[in-house]
Amino acid sequence: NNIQGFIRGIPKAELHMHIEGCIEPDMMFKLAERNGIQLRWDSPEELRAAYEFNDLQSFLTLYFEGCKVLVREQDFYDVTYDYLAKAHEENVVRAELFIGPQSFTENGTPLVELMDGVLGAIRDAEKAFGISAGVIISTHRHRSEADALEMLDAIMRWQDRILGIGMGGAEIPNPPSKFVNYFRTCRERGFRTCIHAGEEGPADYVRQAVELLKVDRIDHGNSCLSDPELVAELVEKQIALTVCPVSNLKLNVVSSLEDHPLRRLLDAGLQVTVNSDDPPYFGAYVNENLLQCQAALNLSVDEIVTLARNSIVGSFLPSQEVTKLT
Ligand code: ES4
Ligand code: ZN
Repeated sequence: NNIQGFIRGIPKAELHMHIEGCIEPDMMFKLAERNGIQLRWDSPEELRAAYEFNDLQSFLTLYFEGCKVLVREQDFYDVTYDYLAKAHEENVVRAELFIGPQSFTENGTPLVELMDGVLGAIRDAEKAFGISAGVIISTHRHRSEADALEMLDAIMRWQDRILGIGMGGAEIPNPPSKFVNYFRTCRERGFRTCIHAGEEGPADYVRQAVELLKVDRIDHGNSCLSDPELVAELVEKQIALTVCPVSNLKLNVVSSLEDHPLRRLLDAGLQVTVNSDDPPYFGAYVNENLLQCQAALNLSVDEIVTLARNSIVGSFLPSQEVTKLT
């Protein structure tokens, strides 16, 4: 009906999507064959049927296994370009894409192949679709701070073409406090920063991200609601939350979308955005996330407008670009 068309049509930004989490099953088989890799599923249908998760860790295990098919520059190009084409169809006008290079460099892929593939696809998609896009380098919190600092040094030659630095991986037991030196170094080198926090972790992890790491954005952030003083601080600092509702449902962070904290986050005055995280794994790109939330929480047109506007305002675009898009 009407609101569904409105959701699809409204210009929006996607701020929380992992390139290596956006390999459609058909693409997974194509890349495996191209690189001579034997998958443990017999068909794309069988692979898709394996997308059943108990929690973040059970997802991450399958996701890191899937990463093995991304080897050469062309592989990174193809996955990035296909996502941007799909995003453009969904009226995403701005896309800020995570990639976690440690998954690939540890298997022997040179960083230059990864970066040339991703940045080449972004350049070509910007030209072909008029979409605006960029990459955020996401390091792994289940690895050491020294590993993260090593990756930071390695990506410096692309500093001018990197939007910022993020962090993902197993949230518990890897609190933000483990990475104080790393995030200070990122900031000193002029990078914007964000970190996954408050997905499975407690409000205190979100607090650490804001107060110890001084990040510009929180990826997820759901659990902040249990700490009203923290909520006030997030509102005051206008720190955007990149919430991923269907991801939360599929990883049992929430038991149903009806129970999702999205509306409570909005009602608290937080700068909430809706995002897809790893769309093929969770079966929903960004519009499907918005559609399912609208249905489950009876979101109004005004609330959809707020979510879309928050996504543009919360992006790492320069402020004059934000003004043009809002
Ligand atoms: C994640 Cl490293 C990574 N990639 C994709 N999704 C994630 N969620 C938490 N960490
Ligand atoms: Zn994520």
